[in-house]
Amino acid sequence: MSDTVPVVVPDIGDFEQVDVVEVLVAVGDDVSVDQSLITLESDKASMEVPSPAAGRVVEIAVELGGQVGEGDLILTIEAADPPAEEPEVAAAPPEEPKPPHAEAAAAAPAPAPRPSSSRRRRPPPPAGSGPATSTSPPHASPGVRRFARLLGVDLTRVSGSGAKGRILLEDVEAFVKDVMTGRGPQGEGAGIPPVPEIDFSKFGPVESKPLSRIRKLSAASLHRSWLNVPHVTQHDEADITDLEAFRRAHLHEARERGVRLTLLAFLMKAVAASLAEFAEMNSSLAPDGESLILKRYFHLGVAVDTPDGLVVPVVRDVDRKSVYELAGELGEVSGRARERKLRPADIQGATFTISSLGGIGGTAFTPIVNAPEVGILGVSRAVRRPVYIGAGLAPRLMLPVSLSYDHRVIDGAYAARFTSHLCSLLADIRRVVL
Ligand code: CAO
Repeated sequence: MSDTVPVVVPDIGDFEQVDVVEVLVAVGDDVSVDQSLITLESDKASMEVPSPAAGRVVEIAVELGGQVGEGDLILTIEAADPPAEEPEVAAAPPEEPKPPHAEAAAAAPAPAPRPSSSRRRRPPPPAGSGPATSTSPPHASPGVRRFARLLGVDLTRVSGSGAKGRILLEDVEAFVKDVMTGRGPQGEGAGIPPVPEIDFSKFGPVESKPLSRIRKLSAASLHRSWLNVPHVTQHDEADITDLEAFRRAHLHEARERGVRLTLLAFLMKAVAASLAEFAEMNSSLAPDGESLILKRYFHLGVAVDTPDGLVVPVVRDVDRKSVYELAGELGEVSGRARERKLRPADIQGATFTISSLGGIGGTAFTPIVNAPEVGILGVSRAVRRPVYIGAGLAPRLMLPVSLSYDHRVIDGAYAARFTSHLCSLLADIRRVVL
């Protein structure tokens, strides 16, 4: 047979009355031993009153915002089992209330109130059950709320490791630490709701593959750019029929010079010439957002696909080098990238980036700007197709280009002019030398 267990306010130290600042259960709730029932707050400390028994709440005698004193009835539990004789009592720091009096026995006294910061840390709740993904307000004691307010932490972003996902002081501290060290998952701290963690093994077999160092580094920098830069992508296409004929005509000579003359070397040359015309595309926003830093040098980052992930070596002074020199340098640096032999200086100083997937395929894509650069050119696979020239159709080799840009710095019209200019240079590469 089940017993009815009245739970009363334990010894609250020197205080006659304290405020009820949280009521954490409702009539009909099943509670377990040690589960927090209410939070009391004095002007010195806040304390949670844990349940002395497992069972169902049948009556609540306190009100949120009301006041209670020692021995007052908090609520009544219909116990599933006899009440625990000696519930575990967490050690309280000196300034916190004393343990309950032994003689407070007419009704089952609640175990010692627990200062919210002195509890054992529990593992975080399963994904989806924590406050960050719940629609109900996060559970946290007033002290923790005050602490979070002081640091400007939005508690809905913090996963609680206490009972029933309750947020503890340590959770707020850990959250702040993660944000400060850039380890916050999924942009936490930037006001972005985290993606819920899912135990995929519930749905089928899985295996865990550690990320390479390169992938982790590029993930962090791509994520940073994605979050900081308002992106727009301008798509265009260039008629490279004549350029391709020119390239093919020089393949033999290039081979004799020991270089592989791909389209990319010409693209680099045309991009550098376009950047010289469109200086803002070769700039960075000053950190205070008050001015643009226009760069008078033309160093191009080139995205290279390696077995370990994406790396972006930099080819310097592209405007001053011949296409053969660029082709040679590109082959050398992308080879070293794939052999993991790049030095830190090889990946620094780019003013603009080219990401070419043309050797693989695709018709268009939206590359992510490599901030603090303000533009990146994506290149897809050139396709020969019929194009109207005047009144007649002619087979032309068309190269799709996709320029992503930082819309804080570059207007759409400027970007469209840039890609038009670039395409006109690619259509007649002789114009680069003009
Ligand atoms: N259209 C059609 N064919 C193209 C082409 C294009 N736009 N670009 C290259 N090709 C051809 C080349 O001419 C070459 O053909 P051949 O073997 O017949 O000579 C072939 O595709 C392979 O080229 P490549 O990719 O080896 O050489 P590349 O100079 O064009 O590119 C490099 C070098 C390092 C950029 C490239 O190998 C690479 O790694 N690309 C992937 C970059 C990447 O991952 N970007 C995505 C980043 S996420 O934003």
